[in-house]
Amino acid sequence: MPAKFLYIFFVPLLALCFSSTSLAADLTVGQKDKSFVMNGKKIESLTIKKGDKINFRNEDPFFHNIFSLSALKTFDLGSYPAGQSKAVTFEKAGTAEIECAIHPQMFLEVTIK
Ligand SMILES: [Cu+2]
Repeated sequence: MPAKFLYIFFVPLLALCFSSTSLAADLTVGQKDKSFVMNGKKIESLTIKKGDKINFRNEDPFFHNIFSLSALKTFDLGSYPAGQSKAVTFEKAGTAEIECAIHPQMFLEVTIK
């Protein structure tokens, strides 16, 4: 087998393997009826992978202010209205508790593996 063929065939294949393993998920977690929802269902916990991004989308007709005081990932997305979405990327493994500054009953525990 000529070396040139090996190069043309295997190098792109290798590159494809590496790119697919490092491909992070782009998830959407809604805020609906003062709860966290995913695919239309209320959730209180969620497991994701390192590097995954969560889009926090407000699906209520009022403001939410999603934040986390977790040591793993501290953030404050500010208050934003219906239809708007803000993203957070989780780079490290561990757990993060996510809350809403306007609605203290809202709670989501994210486990990053
Ligand atoms: Cu809220």
